[in-house]
Amino acid sequence: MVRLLFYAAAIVPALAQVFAPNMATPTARPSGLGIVTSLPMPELPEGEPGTYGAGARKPQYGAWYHYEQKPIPDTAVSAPGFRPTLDPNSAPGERKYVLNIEYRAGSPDGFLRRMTVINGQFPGPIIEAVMGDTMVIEVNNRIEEPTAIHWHGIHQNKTQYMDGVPGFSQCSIPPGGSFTYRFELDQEKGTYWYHAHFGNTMSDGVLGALLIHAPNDPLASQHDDDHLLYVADYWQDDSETIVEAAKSKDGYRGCAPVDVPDSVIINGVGQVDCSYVQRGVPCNTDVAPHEVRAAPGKRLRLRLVNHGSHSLLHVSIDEHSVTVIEADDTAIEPIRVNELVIAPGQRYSIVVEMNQGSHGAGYWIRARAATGCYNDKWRVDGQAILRYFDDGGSAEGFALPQTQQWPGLPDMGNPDCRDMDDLGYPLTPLEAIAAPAVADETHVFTSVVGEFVDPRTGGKYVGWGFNGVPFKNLINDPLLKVVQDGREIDPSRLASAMFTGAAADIIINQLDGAPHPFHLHGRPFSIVARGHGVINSTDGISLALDNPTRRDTLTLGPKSWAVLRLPLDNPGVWPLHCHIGWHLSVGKMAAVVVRPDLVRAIPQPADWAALCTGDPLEIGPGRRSYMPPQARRGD
Ligand SMILES: *[C@@H]1O[C@H](CO)[C@@H](O)[C@H](O)[C@H]1NC(C)=O
Ligand SMILES: *[C@@H]1O[C@H](CO)[C@@H](O)[C@H](O)[C@H]1NC(C)=O
Ligand SMILES: [Cu+2]
Repeated sequence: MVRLLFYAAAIVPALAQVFAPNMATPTARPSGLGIVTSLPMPELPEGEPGTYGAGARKPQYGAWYHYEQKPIPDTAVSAPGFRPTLDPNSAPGERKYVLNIEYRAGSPDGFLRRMTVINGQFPGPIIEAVMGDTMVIEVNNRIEEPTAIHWHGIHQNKTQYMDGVPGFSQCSIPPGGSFTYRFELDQEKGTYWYHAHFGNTMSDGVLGALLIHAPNDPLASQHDDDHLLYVADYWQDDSETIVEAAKSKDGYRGCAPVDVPDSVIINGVGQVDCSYVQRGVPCNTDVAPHEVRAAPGKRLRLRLVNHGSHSLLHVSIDEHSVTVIEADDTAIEPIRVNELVIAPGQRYSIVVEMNQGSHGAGYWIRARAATGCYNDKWRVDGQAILRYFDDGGSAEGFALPQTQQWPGLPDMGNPDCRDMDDLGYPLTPLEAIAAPAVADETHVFTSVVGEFVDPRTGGKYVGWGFNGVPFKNLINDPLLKVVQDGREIDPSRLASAMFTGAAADIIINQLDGAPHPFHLHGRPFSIVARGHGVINSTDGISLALDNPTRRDTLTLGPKSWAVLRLPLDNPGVWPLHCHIGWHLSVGKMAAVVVRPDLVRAIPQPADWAALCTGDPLEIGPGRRSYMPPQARRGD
């Protein structure tokens, strides 16, 4: 019932948008996209009663829904290091990494499954560099599906070919194949990450942090110790299984948006109630929480990376206020909070003062999924331990923390569903940069959830897209090649903006009743305005141009909009997409084309072009398809 209400709320404005003439994109609604008015979602089976706040955990849907498991490999996944090791004052040069993508057996939350990981590790290895480095990263595909790796937040200035998005900026690396990503770091510094951008395979484990150190980093003096804290909601089924189910009439576990995770993991570890997971699969109830150790009296920097596929996460440390010093890759004026909200794709650095305990003291680190944003009241959270640890002290006999969550934190059954800046915390960049004073062009993207009809099969599916068009991923004919070849982008393939001036405004209207994190590739944008409702232009809107928040991923809360001002100093065909992996992988992706004339002037690397040997009409797996399945290659 709850789920039906969410859709009812979500679909009405979406329908209004699709049927209204769209002034910002004056193309006709592409033929073949139909929309119907009702959503026949199945009722969920009765579960155990429980509400958030009563301490009830969500019954695992695996107790009701069974999906076939992938064969479990013999070799087990291992944990990576979580501390950066590169000297920030290293001389810039060529920095080489080799990433082998392989299947491994893993049980991050206790449930044993096949994972897809990098160099045998989950999360993947930390890639580190210094400003000015040339990255040379060889990716070897040792799995049975195509792949590609995206470097989230890296500008790829004049190397758009290395952005790693199949169907957008490259043809996939085939099973058994290799590709070497080569790009220069110019202005980038701070906390980034990398992940597979093929379907939603990042949720199987293909991800890691990417840290770029800078000499004279203003943040370096604010901490004594530096540690990664990966947080994510987590699903036990393979992403291909989930995406295929999400595209089916009934959705995954009866839910098209796949919104309820099995668990929340911190640094790759979480806990699940094994009595609810799918029967017949090994499950271990005693997965030890990840432990972050730092010495009393020190200032610990935790670099948060949300690599999840759906949930906003609320992160806090019992009895410790924290200072937020970085939002995505932007160093900011410090703000003090008891809890931080982080969306999939986003990063934050926080500093924890180790001034509450002595050697051996432990405090819970909590990551709570804002399930109420999706009208689901079950509690899904993850815990790690902050341990006071003197170098040389005894490591024996530590107990689990007995600490309590900060009082007064929002109830996850009824949270705000907004970004930090939208909640009133200023994310003011330390390095002040004014947004361009004038935007030469404006493009409106309206984010739509709706039920679409596949014209060839008549099949219906819940889809996501922009301006009424879900992304149709022609996997062997990347959009960058389309623009390079001087061809037009077919408006039924995806919504796109074409910018030719010096600066532009992107308006995003987010019409449904849930929050979505939007990520733009290519460079950070400035958030110059936000509001509730819908806008078609910036006329009459007051814009904050003096050093506004700059970042690469922002959450738009329910029924709200934002104006992103973008200097057009990076030619390319850049994806703009929802970073909810389950929405992205069914089509919530648009293109922002910057200076097509200059894109055409950049030569295609030969090894890049050599990847494009497949049928240019083939539609990538893991995307909503217009073709009946039997017509797809390889089926
Ligand atoms: C947006 O444009 C549509 C179509 O022209 C118009 O009906 C609507 O009133 C506009 N909305 C706003 C808030 O300007
Ligand atoms: C790209 O490089 C040009 C110089 O060639 C520079 O002016 C511009 O700011 C760079 N853009 C980004 C986003 O790094
Ligand atoms: Cu979304």
